[in-house]
Amino acid sequence: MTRLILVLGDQLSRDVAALREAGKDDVIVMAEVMDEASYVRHHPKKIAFLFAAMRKFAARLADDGFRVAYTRLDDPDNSQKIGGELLRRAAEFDADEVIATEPGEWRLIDILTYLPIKVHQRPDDRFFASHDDFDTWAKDRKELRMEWFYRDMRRKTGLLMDGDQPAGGKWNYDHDNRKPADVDMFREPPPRFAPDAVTNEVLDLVAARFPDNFGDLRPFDYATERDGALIALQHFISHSLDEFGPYQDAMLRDDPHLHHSVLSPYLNAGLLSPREVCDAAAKAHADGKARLNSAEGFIRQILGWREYMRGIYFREGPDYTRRNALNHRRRLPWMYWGGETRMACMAAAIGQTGRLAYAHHIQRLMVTGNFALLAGIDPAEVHEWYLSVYIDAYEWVEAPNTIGMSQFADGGIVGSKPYVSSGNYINKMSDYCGDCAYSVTAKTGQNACPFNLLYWDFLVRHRDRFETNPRMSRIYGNWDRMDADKRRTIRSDAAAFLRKMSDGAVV
Ligand code: FAD
Ligand code: DLZ
Ligand code: SF4
Repeated sequence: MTRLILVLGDQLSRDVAALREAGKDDVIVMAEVMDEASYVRHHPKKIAFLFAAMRKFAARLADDGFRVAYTRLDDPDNSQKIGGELLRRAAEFDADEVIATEPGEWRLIDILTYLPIKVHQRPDDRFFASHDDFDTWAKDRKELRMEWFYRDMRRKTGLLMDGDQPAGGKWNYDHDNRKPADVDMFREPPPRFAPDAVTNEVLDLVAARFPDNFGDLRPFDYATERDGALIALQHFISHSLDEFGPYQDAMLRDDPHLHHSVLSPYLNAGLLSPREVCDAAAKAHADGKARLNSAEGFIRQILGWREYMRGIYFREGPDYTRRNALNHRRRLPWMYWGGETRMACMAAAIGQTGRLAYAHHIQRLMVTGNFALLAGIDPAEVHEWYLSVYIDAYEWVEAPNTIGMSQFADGGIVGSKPYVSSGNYINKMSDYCGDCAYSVTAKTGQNACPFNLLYWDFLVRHRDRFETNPRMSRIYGNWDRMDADKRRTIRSDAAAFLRKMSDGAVV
């Protein structure tokens, strides 16, 4: 009997587990379906990126002699569901079993598990750590801190190791990083890839079928094949890695990428492997082309954070995205979907998100995430936003970043304290505040930076939970020493701001 081999849109690697088993008699099933293209209102660039990459990947497989059954979104027989397409292809090719690689989302794992045909879900081994590896590491630990996991991964992989010691004697060089960037500093932007005929056809399809999704479809200049992704990797290694570390937390209004790699879309869709990206960074350091604090900082994002986030997602289970430890209930304000805002930092981060389907980590964490947390937005809505608007967003990596790291909605599994800051941090790390309608130095009043007001309001609202945290007690001491009138004003100004925002006024 024929077997079906399922390849999902974010499994575009030649050595993904299910494909490794494929023989020339099997049928590889790939499908553009509305169910996947609409479980959230994805950014149009994300849909176009995946559909173009899927079509090109399928064409390569066919060129190599595989039997490929590819469904386009507009095919008349398309059932518009992954499960539906598997059943349709099983009937068409008289197949009675499916080999799949475990999807990166519980929703789809469930769909495959309960399909009325035998589906073997192979572990997705495109990661450094398997589920078992992570669970073994996590078992019996009181706190699952990324830093300890990362050290184990360094030892396991040998990346940036001198024998059993970390290269340069330290595991983490973050204290050399955290520099703000100068506006006139020369930085090489990521390479741009002009759409070819296949991509242009997909762009027309996405424009016609998803006209109302948030974000600009064109210009579209992401790579959609492995060759292009490799060029993007080499470009980053040659031009940006060396300065990645010092400036990784910096933000500039007119430079959406700074020294960031913009490799997450390619890594997450399978066009690049995490191993080859980390090896390239380690080699650049060994060849004297990248300083250690940059190579280490970059490798930590992939070997540490990316693997750790995946471990948390699968360990915590399907209810993780519904967690709301701080009981935040406010609706996500319209500004997140491109509505007007007077806050220059929010306008910059959301504006480039709409244009590029990209914002770098500190913009996601310390601007849009910070604001949502301070304002008490429902984390489920925040999660849906992050899953929708970024070209690299898949639940296994987005949810622990949003629910855990950014919104503290998991009650402190990912972070030992909430990532919150007043306007001062944003001012230090960016050039946003100079152009803002609010004043970053004003602590109260109509003109006060909303981050200043909401920062204290958040801390006071959640005092019971956070004041016993040793890393936060000093902050509560500062609040207590503040003049009582000033404290009252901050809280009433914060309440007025939140009321105004919830009433739909431009803030
Ligand atoms: P670089 O800064 O160049 O970093 C290199 C690589 O490290 C990235 O490509 C990425 O693969 C990895 N990486 C860095 N930070 C993280 C992290 N915290 N978790 C996992 N991997 C990391 N990343 C996603 O890939 N998909 C998401 O949906 C996603 N959602 C996020 C939501 C929030 C609220 C936050 C705070 C972060 C989120 N991140 C997500 C992590 C991070 O912001 C992006 O990986 C990064 O901005 C991608 O841009 P880059 O490739 O230029 O990264
Ligand atoms: C994100 C996405 C989109 C937009 N469309 C498709 C699709 O049409 N077909 C497909 O196989 N995969 C798509 N994907 C990726 C899946 O949603 C992804 O595999 C799961 O969310 C698991 O990570
Ligand atoms: Fe953002 Fe406040 Fe600075 Fe305005 S003043 S850009 S709101 S941090």
